[in-house]
Order: sequence, then structure tokens, then C-alpha cells
Amino acid sequence: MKKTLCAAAILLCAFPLLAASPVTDIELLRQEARALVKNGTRWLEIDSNNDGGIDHVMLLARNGDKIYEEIDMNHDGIMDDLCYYKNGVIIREETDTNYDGKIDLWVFIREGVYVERYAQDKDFDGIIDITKEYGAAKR
Ligand SMILES: [Ca+2]
Ligand SMILES: [Ca+2]
Ligand SMILES: [Ca+2]
Repeated sequence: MKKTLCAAAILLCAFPLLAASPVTDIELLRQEARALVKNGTRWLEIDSNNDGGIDHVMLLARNGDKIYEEIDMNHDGIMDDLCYYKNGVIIREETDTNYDGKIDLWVFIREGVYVERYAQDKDFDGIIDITKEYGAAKR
């Protein structure tokens, strides 16, 4: 048990730097993202359609830069879209496109706008079926 916990902690630390997370469970990923909370960070919670439920959550750095973001795209109370930022610029987006609580689309973004790579689980079985790389121009 202790060993598993240790491995999880290591995974947590390495997580923002890794490629597609092997973890697809949204709730688990949301828990892991809580490790991004540091001294001076703050949460911003938004009810974008005024239905009384929070559907957009952001973790902000002390200077206001976004660190992490969660969006409930279909307003069912369950977050479906997770975004990760570095220096306030988006680097990765993980989406549950069929709203089953599991991530099935990973998009890696360069300089905040360019899609560098994406991976998709098209049949929602937890196994990635498509990966596509859009590398920078090779020299
Ligand atoms: Ca949802
Ligand atoms: Ca899904
Ligand atoms: Ca699949």
C-alpha cells in the first residue's frame, strides 16, 4: 500500500511534464490537479450560465496567470475539459468528448496556439486509437 502511494506521488510530480497521462478518470485527474495549489495561488469559480452550478474553475497564480482550468461543457455538474498552463500559456488540454467521465482527447499545444500533437480514444474504450504529430519545421 505504502509503495503504491509512493509511486503515485512520483507520478504526480512528473505529471505536468509527461506526455498523455495514462490516467483517464476525470475525478482522479481533478484530484491530482489539486497538487498544483501553492502558496499564493487562488481558485476562481464561475457559473457561466447562471444555473446555480459552477461550470468553470480556474486556478490562478499569484500574478494572475492561469495554472489550471476545468470546464463543465454540458452543464451536468461534471467537469469534462481540463486545461494545463505553463507561465500562463496553455500547454495541454484533456477532454471528455462523450461525457462518460473519462478523458478521450488529449491535445498538446505549443506557444499557446499551435497544436503540436494530439491523441484520441475514438471508441471510448480507454485505449488511444489515433495520435497525430504536427512537429515544428524540421531543419
Ligand atoms: Ca459535464
Ligand atoms: Ca470520454
Ligand atoms: Ca479506443
